[in-house]
Amino acid sequence: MMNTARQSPVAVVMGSDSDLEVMKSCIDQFRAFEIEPEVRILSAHRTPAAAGEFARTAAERGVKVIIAAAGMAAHLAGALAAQTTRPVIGVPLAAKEGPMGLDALLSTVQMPPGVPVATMAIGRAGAKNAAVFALQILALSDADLAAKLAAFREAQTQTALQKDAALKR
Ligand code: RP5
Repeated sequence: MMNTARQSPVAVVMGSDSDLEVMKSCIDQFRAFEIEPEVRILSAHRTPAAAGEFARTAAERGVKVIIAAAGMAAHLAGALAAQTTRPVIGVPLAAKEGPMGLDALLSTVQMPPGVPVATMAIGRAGAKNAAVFALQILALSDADLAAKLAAFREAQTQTALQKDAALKR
């Protein structure tokens, strides 16, 4: 069946619907900046042809940054990066069983020279940071977004300072 995703500057791809719960923090972070990402479930192993087609056509759809999340032998980010020159941000995920995401971390980060994947932390923190990092890339050519990111950082700083002040009371 054709996926009729709306055009978006960012795509969030994950290897399985079981990854969606963790990747929701990535999608929500984009929504907080009023960006609706193209979201797909594609697998380097289960749907390699569709994954390749997605990556090869991403630029012509207007996608500027791709986020790819997977667990276990997490080849998705690398497989997409091999088919596009758009920056690919990888999010390694912990599977229900196994070495707590270290398998996916190494699979995602250990790309051969010339085909990089910007690899984030394992799990929810990495999922959120993938969105923030993508927003930072988009902000290089979007002054409004750059201002929103500056405000986001300032709010984060104030929250941390308030926690420090609360401890002193
Ligand atoms: C990976 O295998 C997926 O990204 C997921 O993290 C893991 C398990 O997939 P399911 O068996 O839950 O579909 O390819």
